[in-house]
Amino acid sequence: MGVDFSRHFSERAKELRASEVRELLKLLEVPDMISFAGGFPNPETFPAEIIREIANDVLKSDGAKALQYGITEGCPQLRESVAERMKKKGMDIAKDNVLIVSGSQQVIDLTGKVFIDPKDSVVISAPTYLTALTGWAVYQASFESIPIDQNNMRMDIFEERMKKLAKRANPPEIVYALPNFQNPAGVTMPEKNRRKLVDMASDYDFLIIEDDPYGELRYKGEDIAPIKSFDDEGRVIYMSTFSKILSPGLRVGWVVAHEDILRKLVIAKQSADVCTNVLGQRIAHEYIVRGHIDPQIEKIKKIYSRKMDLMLSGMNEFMPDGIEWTKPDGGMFLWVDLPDWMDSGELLKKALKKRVAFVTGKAFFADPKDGITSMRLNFTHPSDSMITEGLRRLGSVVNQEIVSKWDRSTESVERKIEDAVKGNLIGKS
Ligand code: PMP
Ligand code: G9A
Repeated sequence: MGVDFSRHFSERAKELRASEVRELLKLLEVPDMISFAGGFPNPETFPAEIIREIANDVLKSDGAKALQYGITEGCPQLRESVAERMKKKGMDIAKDNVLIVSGSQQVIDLTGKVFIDPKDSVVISAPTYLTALTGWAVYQASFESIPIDQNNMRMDIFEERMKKLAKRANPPEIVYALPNFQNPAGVTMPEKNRRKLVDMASDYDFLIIEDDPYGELRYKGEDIAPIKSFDDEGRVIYMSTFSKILSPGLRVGWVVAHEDILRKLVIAKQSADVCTNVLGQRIAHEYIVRGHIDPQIEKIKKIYSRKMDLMLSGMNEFMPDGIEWTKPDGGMFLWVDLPDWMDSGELLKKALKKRVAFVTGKAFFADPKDGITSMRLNFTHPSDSMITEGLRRLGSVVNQEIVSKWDRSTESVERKIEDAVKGNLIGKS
């Protein structure tokens, strides 16, 4: 007889919800599948040869340290080189404000441990990064969703909501912001809204978690300073990563925060993973100090900007009228709004049969009723020819949905006419 393990799981484990992106990842193995699903960098951008050279040098000159446990805060050299880069972005910080983490995803977990008690509310944009939702749900957070527009979080709605929530016994203490080319919608927060958020943090006594994995990937317009650069009180916890500008397989990211906050995060990290992969940190550090990182970012931007243009023109070519999508200035994603009767979950089933994948909009909302008629498309991972072919397939599935709906409604009109005619005839006889 099989063992029923459910009674052994914790209350917390009952809140675990799988990431749709992680689940769809398995589809990449299916032959001929074109995936617009995962937010994956294009492997064409990985500087494997330079990394091989650096790894060789590090192991030769300092193998004993590079292969040993490291300190939890991170390799001092990397903390320093990251601090230098962050200062150039306008942050008034030092090395001691930087904690190296095992991918910025770890910050979701560590901040959950450090800040979230069951039923605490976290303010999020709607839609938002899905693995922040699943990550904080583990800590039994509840979510206050603020809709977005082309300027990212709707600040007017946010302000209204905060006024109301401030009257509650347990007002939100954390606001999660994705200011640059937001995952999933690709939209960016203007500078004035960033400043406003910091001012409101002070007025309402909340902290801001600023998640910025895509800030370096701008293909159009001018850079906007991070929220953290406007922060005089240490209320902003900034996080970013080498995943999108070097390699996600290295699993190296960083946090910039006030020392008191950092200390708590470090203690939480001690029992999470002891320390981040030391060899990976040493590679990332050498990559910066040997001057490779900025040319690498330029190279990535050139490739992704071409892919984004290809994506936008493919959308124009293959999507029928009545479908809308965002026009990002950078990042990795487009957000698509389908007609209000079209369920993207049903669409995905049909799309997968045609060997094309995307992530359904629903995955990015805390409220399961939201996002049903939307989807997220990644444009960085597929090759150029796959982008065009994938959109041709997706466009035909969407068109087919519209035609079937039209057929169904025509059929029902015809049936009504038929019934009316029959009724008349019967009436006359
Ligand atoms: N935050 C956001 C918004 C992301 O999109 C991602 C990765 N897709 C992460 C955090 C985590 O990235 P990593 O752990 O690779 O640094
Ligand atoms: O594979 C992951 O979980 C990282 C990508 C995240 C995303 O697609 O949003």
